[in-house]
Amino acid sequence: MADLGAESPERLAAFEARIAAGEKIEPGDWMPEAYRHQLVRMISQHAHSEVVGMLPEGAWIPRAPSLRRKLILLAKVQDEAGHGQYLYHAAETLGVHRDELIAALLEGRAKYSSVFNYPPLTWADVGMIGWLVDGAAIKNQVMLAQCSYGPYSRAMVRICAEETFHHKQGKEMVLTYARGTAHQRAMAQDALDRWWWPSLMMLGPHDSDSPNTPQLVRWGVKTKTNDQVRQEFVDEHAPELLEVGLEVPDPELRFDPADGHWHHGPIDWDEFWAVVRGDGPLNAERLEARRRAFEEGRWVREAIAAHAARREATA
Ligand code: BYC
Repeated sequence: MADLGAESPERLAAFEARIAAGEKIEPGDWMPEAYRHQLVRMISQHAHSEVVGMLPEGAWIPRAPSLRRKLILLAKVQDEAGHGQYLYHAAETLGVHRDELIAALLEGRAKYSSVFNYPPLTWADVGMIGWLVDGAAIKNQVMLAQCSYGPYSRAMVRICAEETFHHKQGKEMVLTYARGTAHQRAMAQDALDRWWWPSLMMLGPHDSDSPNTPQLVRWGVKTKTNDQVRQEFVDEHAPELLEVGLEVPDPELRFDPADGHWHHGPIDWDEFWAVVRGDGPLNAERLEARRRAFEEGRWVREAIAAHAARREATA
């Protein structure tokens, strides 16, 4: 990376003034090392989440109940792979190579979203993931589309457009099953019982336990806190789930007309941190699947490199 000069109070002030004025920071611009570090941390975690996030739904592609559902799910899972690509590219604009990031994932040193360590046990889970997990992801990503770093913000605009389709297909599935036979309705309820809390946890710890939020908000990477985004998610999804006759698995969930918000009960943060540490139901299986895919794809990477080298030699 070009040496754009050392950090000084004047440089930092000029940088923060640009952010305050709503300007985007672009790859060649001066930025504090901590800003670059935060972005690499977040964007790589986000990219890994997209790629690992293909696994739960990908497992259901061969078992989709109709050709139409299979086509929709195939398109969705392929979209997630594309999101991983945009995000690895965005991270590379900050001077890291995707090989380093992928090595960190495969060696278990990198984080990815906790929610993908839970098992999708029935076909109804595929709908619930689309409605709730993509629903939570969109709330977070619409916020990140306003992010101060140009490449991340632009990747988010594209990703949000596609995630909106994912959210709609998930909602359409769950509504169909919730209004279907008694068996379908029971499957939808069972899926909700298992995915509600992991979806809330996905949006990160409470603000009081979120060490990164103050700096990210100060530098316009996040424009909302974890709790603000979670509140938006609950306000939209809780009434819609109840409306269709499903029961949200939270005895303390209530609407407060005084503040116009839905309030949820306590989140099991011990469970959340256990999953983040690597002790969730499927952490080991997810990493093993990524390692296997990396090895199985080795010959493709080698063939591409050999082809590129031959073209260069004959150019
Ligand atoms: N899981 O200070 P905090 C998708 C970590 S995929 C694991 O609040 P921050 C989809 C956090 O990294 C899109 N770890 O962090 C794909 C930090 O540790 P480090 C998923 C978590 O960054 C397929 C520590 O806890 N979306 O849509 O301010 C199918 C303290 O947290 C989690 C993204 O990846 C978690 N849930 O805020 C369907 C969004 N939460 O790094 C759908 C991008 C926190 O300091 N990421 N941690 O060691 C973000 O927006 C933010 O990183 C978070 C956390 C809101 C997640």
